[in-house]
Parts: sequence; C-alpha cells; structure tokens
Amino acid sequence: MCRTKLISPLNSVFTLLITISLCTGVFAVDRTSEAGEAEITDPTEECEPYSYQPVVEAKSQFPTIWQPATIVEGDTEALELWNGISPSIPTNISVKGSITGDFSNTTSSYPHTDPDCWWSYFQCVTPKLAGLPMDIASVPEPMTMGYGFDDGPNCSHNAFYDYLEEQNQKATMFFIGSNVLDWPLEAQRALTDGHEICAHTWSHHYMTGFVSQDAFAELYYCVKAIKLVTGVTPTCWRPPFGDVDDRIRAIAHALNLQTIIWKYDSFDWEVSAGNTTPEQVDTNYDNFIELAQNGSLATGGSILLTHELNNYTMSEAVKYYPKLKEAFQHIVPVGVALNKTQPYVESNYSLPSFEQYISGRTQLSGSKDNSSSSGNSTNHDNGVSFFSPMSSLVLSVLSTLGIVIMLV
Ligand SMILES: *[C@@H]1O[C@H](CO)[C@@H](O)[C@H](O)[C@H]1NC(C)=O
Ligand SMILES: *[C@@H]1O[C@H](CO)[C@@H](O)[C@H](O)[C@H]1NC(C)=O
Ligand SMILES: *[C@@H]1O[C@H](CO)[C@@H](O)[C@H](O)[C@H]1NC(C)=O
Ligand SMILES: *[C@@H]1O[C@H](CO)[C@@H](O)[C@H](O)[C@H]1NC(C)=O
Ligand SMILES: *[C@@H]1O[C@H](CO)[C@@H](O)[C@H](O)[C@H]1NC(C)=O
Ligand SMILES: *[C@@H]1O[C@H](CO)[C@@H](O)[C@H](O)[C@H]1NC(C)=O
Ligand SMILES: *[C@@H]1O[C@H](CO)[C@@H](O)[C@H](O)[C@H]1NC(C)=O
Ligand SMILES: *[C@@H]1O[C@H](CO)[C@@H](O)[C@H](O)[C@H]1NC(C)=O
Ligand SMILES: CC(=O)N[C@H]1CO[C@H](CO)[C@@H](O)[C@@H]1O
Repeated sequence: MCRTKLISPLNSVFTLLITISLCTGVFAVDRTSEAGEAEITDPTEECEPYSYQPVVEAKSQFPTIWQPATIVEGDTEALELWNGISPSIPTNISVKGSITGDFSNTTSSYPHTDPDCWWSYFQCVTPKLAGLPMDIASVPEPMTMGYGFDDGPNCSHNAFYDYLEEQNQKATMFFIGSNVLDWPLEAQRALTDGHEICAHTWSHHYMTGFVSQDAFAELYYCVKAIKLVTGVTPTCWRPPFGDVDDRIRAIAHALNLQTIIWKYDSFDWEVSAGNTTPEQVDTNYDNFIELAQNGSLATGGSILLTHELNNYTMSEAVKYYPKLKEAFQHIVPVGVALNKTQPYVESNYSLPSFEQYISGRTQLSGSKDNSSSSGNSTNHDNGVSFFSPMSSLVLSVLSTLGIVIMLV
C-alpha cells in the first residue's frame, strides 16, 4: 500500500509522475529506519532479511545467532562481569537435564521437596535461596491482565503492532537476543510504540540445562543486543519454557533482571509445533477469560503466556483482544501493573504508573506520543528521520523545485 501524499504547489503531470515513482517501487521501501520498516504491510516483504550497519559492525562481539551462548573469546568486559558475580552464584544446585529440555534423568532423582525452587517441576515462584525476590507470576491489581508476548521481535509483526497501536494498547515484549540482531528495526519499533522490553535469553534454550557461566552468557548477550539496537538496557527477563531454578534466578538477579513468569498458558506456541490444536488454544484463552468473569481475579489479576512467534499466535492475540478487553477491567504491561516507572537502566525512559495508564496516559516517555493530553514526548519517529538517504535526496531535489512531499 502506498501512503504517500503530495502537497501542492505542483501540476498534475508532476503529481502523477512522482506518485507513480514512489508507489511502484522505483524508490524501494525504506529498510534503513524503524519508521520505514514499520510501513511495510506485506509479511513476505517484511521477512526479507536486511542488513543494519550497527549490527554488522558489532556482530563479532556476540555469540553465533541462534546457537547456545558462551562468553565470546576475548570479551574481557563480559568475563570480568562474570568473575565479579560468580562468587554469589550457588554451586550446590546442579545443572538439570539438557538445554533442549530432556529432563528424564533429572526428574526421577530430584527430591519432591523441590529444594531448588525449580519452576518446571512444581511451578515454584518463591525462591528457597535467601536474598532472591519472588518471581512475578501474577499482577496485584484486581481484574487486571498483565499483557505480554514472548519470542519477538518477529519479522512479520507490523500487522500485530499496528493493531495494538490502533487500540492504544501497550504490552511487555520478551525479546530473544538472536531475533533482535536479525530484526533490529522491528525491535526498535517496540520501543517507539511504547511497549516495555524485557529479555528472553540469547538463543531460547532451557536455562537450567546450562552451566552457570553459559547461563550468564545467555542473559548477558540478550541484554547487550537489546541495548545495541534500541539504546535501552532491560531490567526484566522471562525464562524460556519457564525453566528457572534458584541458581538461574541468582544469575539473573546479579544482572539486575527481575524474573517474570506466568500463571496461565495459552499454549499458542505449541500449535506450529503440532503439539496442540487451535481449538484447544481457543479453550485456553476462553478459560482465562472465564477467570475474570467468575470472580477468580477479584482480588488480584493474572498473566497469560502468549507469543509474538508467528502469524498464528499474533492473529490469535488480535482475535482475542476485544474479548479480553471486555472481560478485564484493565490490560496493562507487566511493569505498569507493578508501578515500575523506570523500566530500563537508562533513566530518561519511563513507564506510566498503573494509575496513569488506566487514566489514559499509556505511552512511555521517550517514545511515540499517542495520547494527546499527556504532552512531552521526545518523539523520534517523525519528521526527516523517516526518510531514507534515497528519499532524502528525492526530497531535496523536489524542494528546490518548490515542491513539498509529506509522508504520513
Ligand atoms: C546451598 O548452599 C547455600 C549456602 O551457600 C544454602 O543456603 C542452601 O540451602 C544450599 N542449597 C541446597 C539446595 O542445598
Ligand atoms: C540418562 O541416563 C542414562 C543412563 O545413565 C544415559 O545413558 C543417558 O544418556 C542419560 N540421558 C540424559 C539426557 O542425560
Ligand atoms: C472460574 O473459571 C475457571 C476457568 O474455567 C475455573 O477453572 C474455575 O474453577 C472457576 N472458578 C469459579 C470460582 O467458578
Ligand atoms: C515470524 O512469523 C512468520 C510468519 O508467521 C514466520 O514465517 C516466521 O518463521 C517467524 N519467525 C520466527 C523467527 O519464528
Ligand atoms: C497474517 O497473515 C495474513 C496473510 O499474509 C496477513 O494479511 C495478516 O495481516 C497477518 N496477521 C497478523 C496478525 O500478522
Ligand atoms: C501502584 O500504585 C497505586 C497508586 O497509584 C497503588 O494503589 C498500587 O497498590 C500500586 N501497586 C503496586 C504493585 O505497587
Ligand atoms: C536517553 O539517553 C541515551 C543516552 O544515555 C540516549 O542515547 C537516548 O537517545 C536518550 N533517549 C531519550 C528518549 O531521550
Ligand atoms: C511538559 O514539559 C513542560 C516543561 O518542559 C512542563 O512545564 C509540563 O508540566 C510538562 N507536561 C507534562 C504533562 O509532563
Ligand atoms: C488514545 C489515542 O489517541 N489513540 C490513537 C493512537 O493512534 C491511532 C492511530 O495511529 C489511533 O487510531 C488511536 O485512536
């Protein structure tokens, strides 16, 4: 779809020429900026790989994309950080199973008393090791849904993010480091749109299967990828498959990452793997909605596990949003439900408090301002930054001819 608008003075022949050239791909879509990338509406086009210079330049400082992380050779910064925190990481909690989730040998010998507060075993969220905060599995505000999506950024997410934008709805996005480096402009869109970004590890494996130094690397490089691409350093993470114990919690805690889990699972992610059916996922969503309707959430809200994984999971989220909106009093990012107004290490970004959010101030400062009365955003998604070098050139040529182009 071409969303180019031409503003006079110009004659109709010229209008036609410019319109044709801009709309027929003579000037290709802008794949160098967040705003340009966000304009693409064809999912196949969105998922065509592109190259982003800051990532190209930094790639050697990261583990191989989608491979289990270890500290990169020669990365003294990471090594020093690890050496600093490793004395505080328990050594009496053993590695469990494998990073691909084969726990067959571990579960048979693991004590029923669950000494390590291993979520995968009994959904434990209250650490047994002293000094660790509780996991966030539900939200304190009644009739409230802590809204979040795992596994992004997905290359084809524009339709989904457009929908959230239309609804003025923000969410917590749990990003995989490997996806962030593959799709940096998509990661930037989350920040621009005012979503909250949390880490979801480097390569999306079972964390309790890693030795401690590698578990550190899984978190460290995910955070580093998000910082490189978006400029912010997250302070929250979600373990893939929920697989966390007190050893992994201690590593996350030392990295200033709050552990966020969930109470209910939509199992939307299992459809593409063929392990469940769309009908079952509908039932899971319906049951979650029923909790809101039958009084189960009257004294405290909840979190449903859902994904920005593929077209199906995002379409399901869109399909269910109106029903969730009707059943719940409030749908807010997890950090908002916790009044966590400073979501990142960088103090120049803030989340609204719960009270602010529900009274209509939904945007994050430092991101796109979409609610007129709240003022003072430092919007970086307008004006000339929209233009790629090519279209800037076109613009300057046209402006010398006394013609103004406005892209909306
Ligand atoms: C591991 O050791 C710590 C002390 O360093 C102790 O508090 C904790 O209970 C031990 N955990 C297990 C599972 O034995
Ligand atoms: C489980 O234990 C058996 C027997 O000790 C061994 O052959 C197998 O490799 C182990 N499997 C895993 C996943 O560790
Ligand atoms: C509310 O609905 C949920 C989901 O169907 C169900 O599991 C739960 O038992 C219900 N609780 C009450 C109090 O009816
Ligand atoms: C993103 O979503 C598209 C569309 O469903 C899918 O083809 C692709 O595999 C997804 N990407 C990843 C990395 O899962
Ligand atoms: C799913 O894919 C269809 C067909 O490509 C597309 O029109 C639609 O916008 C996508 N939906 C989402 C939520 O990504
Ligand atoms: C968030 O702040 C509101 C007041 O603005 C308060 O009622 C609520 O308890 C706070 N929630 C948390 C989790 O701190
Ligand atoms: C926040 O500060 C960082 C530097 O710490 C800067 O790169 C970024 O542009 C600032 N963002 C906003 C929205 O002011
Ligand atoms: C916006 O900033 C101005 C000063 O820069 C300040 O006076 C005003 O209170 C701010 N408004 C909001 C809604 O933060
Ligand atoms: C509350 C609000 O102003 N929401 C608007 C956010 O922006 C989209 C379009 O970009 C509008 O459709 C919403 O109404």
